[in-house]
Formats: sequence, structure tokens, C-alpha cells
Amino acid sequence: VGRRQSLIEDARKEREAAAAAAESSEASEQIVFDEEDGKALLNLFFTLRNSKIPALSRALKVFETFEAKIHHLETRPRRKLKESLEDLEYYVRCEVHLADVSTLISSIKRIAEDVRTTKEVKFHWFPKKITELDNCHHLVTKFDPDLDQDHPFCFFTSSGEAIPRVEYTEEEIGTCPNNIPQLEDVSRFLKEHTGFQLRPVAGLLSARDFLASLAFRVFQCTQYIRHASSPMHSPEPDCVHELLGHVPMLADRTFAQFSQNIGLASLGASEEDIEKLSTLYWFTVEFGLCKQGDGVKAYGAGLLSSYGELVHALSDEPERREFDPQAASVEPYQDQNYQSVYFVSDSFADAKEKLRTYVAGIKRPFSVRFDPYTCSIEVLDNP
Ligand code: HBI
Ligand code: NLE
Ligand code: FE
Repeated sequence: VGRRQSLIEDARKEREAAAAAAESSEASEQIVFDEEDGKALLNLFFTLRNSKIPALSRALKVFETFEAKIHHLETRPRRKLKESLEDLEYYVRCEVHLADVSTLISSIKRIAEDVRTTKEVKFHWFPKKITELDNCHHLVTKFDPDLDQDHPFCFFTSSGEAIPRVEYTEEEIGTCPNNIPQLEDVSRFLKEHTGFQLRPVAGLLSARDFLASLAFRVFQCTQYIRHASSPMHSPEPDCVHELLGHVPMLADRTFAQFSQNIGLASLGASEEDIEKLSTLYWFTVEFGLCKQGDGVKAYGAGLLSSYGELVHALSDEPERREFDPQAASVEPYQDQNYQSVYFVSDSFADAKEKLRTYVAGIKRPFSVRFDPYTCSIEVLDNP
């Protein structure tokens, strides 16, 4: 630990000195991370000084100190740059803890010459075929099966299968007038109109999984219903929210495209971009307002399914701002209470256009295209 500490300290000093000297680094140090386990894959190229000091073993000590797992190590011939340098270049590919990456590089720089690190591209897994949505089912809140033992609510069905019908109790039906529509019937209707289909889900999904399904025009829907004693607001989605809030919007062609575009933008995106996209989703799909004639109307699903918040949103209480994706993507939001800010679009078409511009600014090492014939995602490498 002591040696590691001193390496870290030395590296810090070195970095500061380097910054002070405004040393232009020829090396591109973009390292792409495997966010799942906090490891980075790193490629290093360097040359060692031709001297009596065993430079290679010193270099290897650095990898050892940082517990870097060496996947590959080779020497290769190289044009002699200076007389003092060896005509061999070392290439090391290793796996290292995210937090140690920059210190490891600085440590190698103290021993070796002409250190370069290359752009290694590693991004989050994402579904490329609609059937792979079976992997996108990570719940954020635990669904307690003890609570609803009587109900055959579906946790997940493979796409293509019919959504099981639920027999709601008298009390549940009492939350809304007449009856609760079955997801399977609604899904068939939507499919005919905009190609969207519903999939049953047991609760709140991770934003990444939820958004990924939108890329395939699949909307993951809860099937249970809020308690009849609090019909005006529910902090979590339920089928009142899905059916009164989301479904009408998903039946609109422009809006369906807007939703799919958010989904496509989310595939393989960084954690930070997922966070921004889900905030953007929140202020549009869930709580968006839109101009109509001289007035302002609500279109967000979270407003259409919550009479309480709908009245609040259109009152003088909250702030209403013109929709700007850049601003909306970083605006803090409320998921337990009513919003204090809403964004107003000129029209769906305008919102779709603005989103297109925003999405174009998201950096990914590839681009995606949805192939409607096969319902799959084509991945194109960026040049
Ligand atoms: N999961 N089932 C479900 N329904 C949602 O509306 C939902 C979700 N997970 C995440 C999420 N919404 C929000 O983070 C969006 O902003 C993406
Ligand atoms: N607050 C909404 C409602 O009561 O219907 C649900 C919000 C889901 C994000
Ligand atoms: Fe919702």
C-alpha cells in the first residue's frame, strides 16, 4: 500500500507539472469503460531506454502494483527515433480498475518514453433484435409477489406471445368507470395504427431497459392498478397511467416516432447520456405541455393520468418554459410530487425536430438504424 500511495502521489505531482508546462499530449487518452464492473481496457505503447537499469521489469512492476490484468504483451520492431532509445516498442493491453487508469499511465510515463494510449471502444450492451428485449427487464423497485398473490400479473412474456388477460376484482374495477381494458386488446389496436406494441412488466424498469424497448416500438406496461382510495395521483406507474396517459399518445404517428427516436438514441449510450435522455423523456413524454391555438394543453402521460397534477400544471403555480432539449435534459425533476417546472412545445413536429438536433450531438462510436422489415437494429461504425 505504501508503494502504491507513493506512486499515486508521484503521479499526481507529475500530472500537475505536466499541466503547468501545458505539455501537448500526442497520446489520445480516451479510454472507454465497462461500466458494469468499473474496469477499463487499456492499450499502451511505449519504448524503453537503452540502459543498464532493468526497465522492463520496472514497467511490469507498475502493472503488478495496480493489479492490472495483462491480456497481451508484445515487443515489436520500430524505427529508431533517438540513439538512446531501443528499436523495440512495447505493446501492452490490460484490464485495470477505472479509478487507477490515469495513475497507471502516469507511472508508466515516468519509466518509459514515447508513451501512447489508444482509443479503446467499449460500450454498454444493447438489444439488436426485438427478441433480445427479454434481457431488458431489470426492475428498479422490487415487486413484492406476496402482495398480489391472486393475480396472474405477468412478469415477462417473450415478444410474440399474447399478453395474459387479468381478471380484475370488483374493487379494482371501481377505480375507473365500467371496466379496465386488457393490454392485449390495446396492444393490437396500437400495432395497427403506429406499429407500437405493449409488453407487460412487473414495475418500474431501469431507464436503460425501458428506453431500449422504445427503439423497437415496444412499450413496457404495468398491468396492476392503483388503489381506489387515491385515484388522483400515484407516484409509480400503473395501468391507469399507461392506458389513459401513454396509449393515446402512442397512437399518434408523430409522437410514436418521437418516442422511438429517444429509444434509438439511448442504445449503448453512456450512463450520463441515459440520465439525460430519461430526464428529457420525463419532461416531454411524461409531463410535456404543448401549444394549441392560443392555449396550452397537456400531452404528457403523467399529467393525463393524474387529475391532481393536471390541474396544478395548468394553474399559475408552476413555472412554464419553452421546450429546449438541452435545458430539459439537465433540469432536476420530482418523481414523488407535482413538478415545479414544465416545458411547452410549439407542436409535436417541433419537439421531434428539436430532439433530432439534440440526439445528433450525443457522442457514440457508432450509429444505429432501425430496420422495420426485420424489427432489428443495424449498427454502423462511425468513420
Ligand atoms: N419503467 N415500467 C416503467 N415505466 C416507466 O414509465 C418507466 C420505467 N422506467 C424508467 C422510466 N420510466 C423513466 O426513467 C423514464 O424517464 C425513462
Ligand atoms: N403521477 C402519475 C399518475 O398519477 O398517474 C404516474 C406517474 C408515472 C411516472
Ligand atoms: Fe409513464
